Amino acid sequence: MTMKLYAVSDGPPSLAVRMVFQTLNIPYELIDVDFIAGEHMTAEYAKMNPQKEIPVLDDAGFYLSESIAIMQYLCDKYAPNNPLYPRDPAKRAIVNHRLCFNMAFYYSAISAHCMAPIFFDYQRTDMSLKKVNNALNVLETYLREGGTKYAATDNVTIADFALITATICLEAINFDLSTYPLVIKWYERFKQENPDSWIIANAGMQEIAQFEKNPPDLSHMNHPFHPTRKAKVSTGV
Ligand SMILES: N[C@@H](CCC(=O)N[C@@H](CS)C(=O)NCC(=O)O)C(=O)O
Repeated sequence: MTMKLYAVSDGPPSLAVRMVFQTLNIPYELIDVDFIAGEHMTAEYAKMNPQKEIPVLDDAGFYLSESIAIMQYLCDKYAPNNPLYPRDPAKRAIVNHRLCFNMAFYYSAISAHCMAPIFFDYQRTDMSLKKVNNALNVLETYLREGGTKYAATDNVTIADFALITATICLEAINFDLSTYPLVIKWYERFKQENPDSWIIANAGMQEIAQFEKNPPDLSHMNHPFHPTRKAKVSTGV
């Protein structure tokens, strides 16, 4: 049975997972989730992913969300010896570290600064900008101190897929990266040396850039994060 990937065409986590499918040449059915229409907000979708987030993998009824878990699953199941997710414990540990760094520190800062203002009408603030610069500084440090061609090893790994697709959000809003020369070098090298993966990332980046110019109106969606929706505050009593 062909695996299905529920993905959104401009979502960095979805794009990173698609790069794994493509790089490992794994057949799959891509199901485009319409974020603007709120297709991921339904009770039906929540059965696959109670977080109501995209992407979700459906491997014959085995549902898996969280892009990192999906990428690791695909590599472990279909290409256990591929350098995309190295087996050597020390190398794998660095890949895992970079994946955690991306989710908890790098993409979280980028998403709050780039994506939330586009999709949920929040303001870009000094604080959100400082967090992005802080994250870029740390990535610059990892690239300098690691001394590897890519973010974790001298090969492209799933950590690069996560970090590159986060970085497209910065390019989409014309963020000035000039004070981060190693980030630029790594980002440009990825584009040059991985043209098929870059086609996937670039298409998403172009969509984000369009939304940056013309933000969508999501007020119809009754989304929990929309500014018009009142927060339910629990007092704990
Ligand atoms: N930690 C999740 C994050 C996924 C995520 O943020 N997806 C966004 C789309 S890019 C989403 O589904 N957001 C749901 C929403 O804002 O309604 C992962 O890595 O898969």
